[in-house]
Amino acid sequence: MRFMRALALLALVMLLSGAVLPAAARVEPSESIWITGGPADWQAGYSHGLLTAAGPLILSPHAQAAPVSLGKYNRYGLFDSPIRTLASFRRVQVDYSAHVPAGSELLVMVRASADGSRWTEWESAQPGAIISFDRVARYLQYRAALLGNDRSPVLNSVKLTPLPLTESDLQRNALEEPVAPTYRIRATRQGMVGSRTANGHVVRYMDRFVSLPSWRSLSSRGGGEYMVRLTNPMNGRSAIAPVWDVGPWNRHDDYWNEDREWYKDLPLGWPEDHAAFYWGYNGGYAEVSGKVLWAAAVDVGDGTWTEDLGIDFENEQATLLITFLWKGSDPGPDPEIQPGPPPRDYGDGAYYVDDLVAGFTLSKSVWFEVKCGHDRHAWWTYSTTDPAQSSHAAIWRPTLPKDGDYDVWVHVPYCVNWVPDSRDVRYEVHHHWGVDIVSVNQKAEAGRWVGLGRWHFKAGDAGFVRLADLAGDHGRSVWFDAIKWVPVP
Ligand SMILES: [Ca+2]
Repeated sequence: MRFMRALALLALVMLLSGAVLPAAARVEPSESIWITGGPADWQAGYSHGLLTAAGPLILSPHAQAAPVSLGKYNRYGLFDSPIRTLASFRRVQVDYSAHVPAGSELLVMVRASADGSRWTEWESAQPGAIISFDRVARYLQYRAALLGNDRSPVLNSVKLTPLPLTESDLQRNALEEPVAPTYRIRATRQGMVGSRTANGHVVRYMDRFVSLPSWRSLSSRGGGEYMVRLTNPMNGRSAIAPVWDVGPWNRHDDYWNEDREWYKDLPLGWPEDHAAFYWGYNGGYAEVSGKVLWAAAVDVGDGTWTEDLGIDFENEQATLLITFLWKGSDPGPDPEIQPGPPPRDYGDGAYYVDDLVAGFTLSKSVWFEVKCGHDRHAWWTYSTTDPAQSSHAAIWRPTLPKDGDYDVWVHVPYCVNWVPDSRDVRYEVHHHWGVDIVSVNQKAEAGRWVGLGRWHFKAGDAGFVRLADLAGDHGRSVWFDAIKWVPVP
């Protein structure tokens, strides 16, 4: 069974990568320095929206407008160079000669590979920059993205100089491959049939690909160098899809990287648009598309969304698990989920655990969620009076700095879901001296913080609050939102 699954996966990967790397498949001979530019070099690579015979690389007058997520530009062009083999390297100095008129934009990026199939992410470089890759590599490729309106950026030439290897480069190479990380995030359906993605792909009916909000993980046209596994926690269905576009809200938000390009103050795995939407980060705005109207850190092709993940076409948003497959080995369709961001500090001395952050865990069941409540998010499910039917529970587990007495407050959200709220939910408070159960009328308390009581907790994360769907009434809403521990002086 396992073997068959591995075989099926291998076949899929081969299928996706076989169709691929049209330009990139051309590998040039080994050299110690790579100087490139001019029509012969431009035409040896892949491009769209560019003039490659003009001498320098410039936007074609017939170039299509940039995808919305890349900014408001009338013209967009992309160039992927052929792949070059070089003497082994881990660092490369990037130089290029270019002219970028006001109102236009030029991005030059490089990436490296040890074997020509698994690649690092793309790293943007200013002229003279030295780019360090994770591993020792032999293959090098560069990419240029040109964005403009009436005036075009002009790229004359590119010079790539690998730097000699050091002892620490070789030591770093001996590190073992980790399991690719998985996060729980909000996703949207892409749509946009007929339009061109950032890597030049023309979106088809029921297409299978995703957009991520960073230039760093954009595959070549038709390529499978950057793939994600998406798993739908509502039904357990899982699918693999290549990254062929940039967006939806950002283009420098590689939230899966520890050495994140922008937004370095945000925790690993917590996308900028999520922080903007739920926490008001950056005034609630994203880089490109203005005010964040809904959280979405991956845009999913219609075929992947409906046929593979089993989400209704009409349903344009969902919570998914996303695994970044180029970051390590594939954990399969039942991955371990990385904890959410650490709890926020609200500046009032209390210890909060809200329902999207580390310290909050949900049982594996089908949950409903709403964009309201504390920090604009809460979960709910139906209550039951029958212990045999109880299948949902959540735990709020704070990390407390010192032993002491704490007042525990729960937030009951005021949200509309057309199902009456339970009048008798039972919070279990697990404190130092035992467990107490406190009943709350969520219907009466909607929109309020409710004090459960005062208990002694030890420093650390031994104490917690648990709430299940087992209640005093049946078929009503049970709400799961923020809880705070207020130290008693
Ligand atoms: Ca909340």
